[in-house]
Order: sequence, then C-alpha cells, then structure tokens
Amino acid sequence: MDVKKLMSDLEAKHPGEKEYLQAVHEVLESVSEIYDQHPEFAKAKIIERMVEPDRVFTFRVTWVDDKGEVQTNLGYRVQFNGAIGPYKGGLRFHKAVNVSMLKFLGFEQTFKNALTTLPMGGGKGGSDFDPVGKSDAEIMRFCQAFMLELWRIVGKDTDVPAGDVGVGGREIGYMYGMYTKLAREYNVGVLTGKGMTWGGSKIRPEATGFGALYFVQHMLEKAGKDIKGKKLALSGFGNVAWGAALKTLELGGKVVAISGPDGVCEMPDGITPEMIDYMLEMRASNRNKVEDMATKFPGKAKFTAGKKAWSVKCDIALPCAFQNECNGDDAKELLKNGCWAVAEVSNMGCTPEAIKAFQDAKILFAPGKAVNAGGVATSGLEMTQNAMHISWTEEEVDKNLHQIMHSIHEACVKFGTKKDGYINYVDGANIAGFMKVAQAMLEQGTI
Ligand code: 2IT
Repeated sequence: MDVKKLMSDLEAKHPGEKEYLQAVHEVLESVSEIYDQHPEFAKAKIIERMVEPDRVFTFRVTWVDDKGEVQTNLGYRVQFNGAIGPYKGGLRFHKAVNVSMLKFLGFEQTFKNALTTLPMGGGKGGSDFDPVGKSDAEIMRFCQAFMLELWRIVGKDTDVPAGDVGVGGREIGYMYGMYTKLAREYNVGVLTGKGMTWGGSKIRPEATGFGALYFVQHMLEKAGKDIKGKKLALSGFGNVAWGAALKTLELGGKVVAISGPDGVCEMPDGITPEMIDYMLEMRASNRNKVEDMATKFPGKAKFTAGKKAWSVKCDIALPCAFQNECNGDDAKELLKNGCWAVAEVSNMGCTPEAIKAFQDAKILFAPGKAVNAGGVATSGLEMTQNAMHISWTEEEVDKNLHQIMHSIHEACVKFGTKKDGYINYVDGANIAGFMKVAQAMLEQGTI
C-alpha cells in the first residue's frame, strides 16, 4: 500500500479536513503491511472505498431562542460504512462541529463498531449548535428542530444515532419525542441512550466509562499490574469522565484530577462519590466550567485556571473529553511525572506526536476505538433488547459489556503484539477492525 500517495490524493480531494485526514492516516499506517499480504483487497480497491463515507447529509436547523430571536445552525449525518450493519454512532453538539470532524468520527466509529463483535456499521452526526449557556427550553427547541430534518434519514434498521459530546439523555429524550410525533412510529429502536421508562438499557449511561475501565483492567493485568491504589488523571467532567470515575473508585483506584476548558481540579485525596454525583449537575448546568467542583468542595478540590489534567502527577492518564486534547508536550510532561499507562476514552484524544512519545517510551497506550467501544457496544445491546421487546437486568447488561471489552482486548493483543513482545494497541485495534469490515465489503461485491 502506498500510504503517501493515498494520503496526497485524499488531501487534494478533501483539502483542510484535518481531523479526518489524521484519522485515516493512522489507520493506513497500521494496516499497510497486512493489506499487502491480501492482493484481493487491492484488486477490489477496498481501501479507496473504505476511506470515503457512503453518504453525507447536510441540513439547516432553524429555531427560536429565549429572547425570541431566530437562530440557524448546520446539521449533519454522516453514514460512513454500512457493510456490517445499520449505521450506528453518536450525535455531537459542539460549536466546532464541521464535516471534517464528523467524517473522522464516522470513520473511527466504523472500526470501533466492528471491534464490538456486534453487527453495526459506522455513522456520526451532529451540529455546530453550542449548548454552553443555553436554557433547557432552548435545548429542547433545538433538538426538536434538528429532528425535523433527521427523522427522514434515520430508522431502527438503517441508521441509529445516540449521544456524544453535548448530547446526553436529556437531548435524546427531546429528539425521540419529536421523532415519534413525526414518524408515528413508536418502536423504540431508532435512537439509543434512551430513558429507562421508554426503552433505554440499564448501564448505557455508565457504559463508556465502565467499558474503558474494564479494558484498562485487562491491559494492566496483561502487563502484570493492578489498578488498586493507583492515581488516575481524567480530563473532562461529562458523561464519559463520570462513568470512568465511578468505576475507578469501585476498582480501588484514585481519581486525582478532572478538568474542563477553564482549567484543572486537583484532588490529592481522590474524588469522592458525592463529587462524582456533582459532575452530573455540572454537565446539566451547561456552564462548562470545572471550577464549579472546587467552589462546591473547597477543601477537597483545588482549581488552577488554564492548566490541563496532564499537569497533575499520575500513574494512569485517561483523556475523556475531546480529540487531540493530549499533545506532544503534554505527553512529555506525563512521562516526566512518571505516568506509565494512557488509555484514550475520548475519540482520538491524543495527537500522533503524543502517541509516538508514549510508544517510544514503551509505556502502555491504548486508542479510543478500543477503549471507549463499551459505549456503542451497550447501545447495540439496547437495540437487541428493543428488538426483543424486553429489558435485561443490570447484571445481564454488565456481563455482556464485560465480555465484549475482554474480546476487544484479546483482538488488540492478537493483531498488535510485536516481535519484541510490546503490544501496539493502536495497530491491534486498527487491524482487527479493518479486517472485519474489509472481509464484509469483499463478500458483498463491488457496490
Ligand atoms: O463515540 C461513540 O462511540 C459514541 N458516541 C457512542 C455511539 C453510540 O451509538 O452509542
């Protein structure tokens, strides 16, 4: 595979789509060798087909704010790859959302979903709507206006969105309400992350964070280590960081930092259950400030403006917020402070420079598409329960989630172990996901 040529062709075709090109480049680097061992892939032009989304929808979303002013945002749904099942992936509401960001996320989602062992294709969507500072009524009106367009695109067997950054249970509820009104279809399978009284799955809210910690447990176990008593630094304070903090405590680890766009909260004695509960209020307030934690718990959390979680001394770092939130300089600082394991819980949380620094230092590093796959996997379990018109118990869902994370870890080890014994989890995840999607595309012919 000529990675350079493929990349320069893509750059010419999609100039300026930075995040998308970054995500594609990483996968091409990982799969290049195995691709060349399978001439049937090149013959069918699998890679040239796989890097392009099946289709991209763009639409206008117009709504009225609390002052009575008319607002217009852009809405998107990227149906990236449907080879192994209906499109599946979250909706992101964030002011920086654009086609490049959603294409990168849809591309990553395709491989992630393949890793879950469940039959789900890759998709992603969202809007440049900025939830920061918005009232609950504004959130509702925006979600309803967004669904006025989205409902024609999605469906339980075609495309099943869920939450992502800026979209949680509340937003899914408002969108679902509008969907049933428009489609007059009360089948609960069209969105996941639903409420517990209308088709949601137990453990789905916690699943991304819980799954990440299960993955970390397997990774540590394989390296002969244990999470008990270890210090963890987390970025963000949203749904993902919340679930990760809950499970960390349960497993005997100590969360010593969380962060936000405004700075970092350091907690030398570790986060407490009350503080973890408060993270939910912080998210719901739409203030987007981690400083609120230090204001609420003055003796326990110390806020420093303008600093990242990576400035706090830790054993294990968990990026839980946004793409490229940990860069080469951050990686150097983490390594200098003795950090020996990094697991991306956000999608593409580390820059290529940061990943290289971790891998050169031979510390444990695992990528988002493996670590955070528990979220979408549990969405898949929600779809299964919806299709069967039943609800599983917490124990049943958690057991399935555990098994899935175990099998993802195994797949990474199988495809990522190098001659010297070092496990390159990035290669492992990319190759395992790629092989499954490539095989499906090959068997379905040239379409
Ligand atoms: O990035 C992700 O995997 C998600 N935001 C969850 C997607 C889903 O469909 O549950």
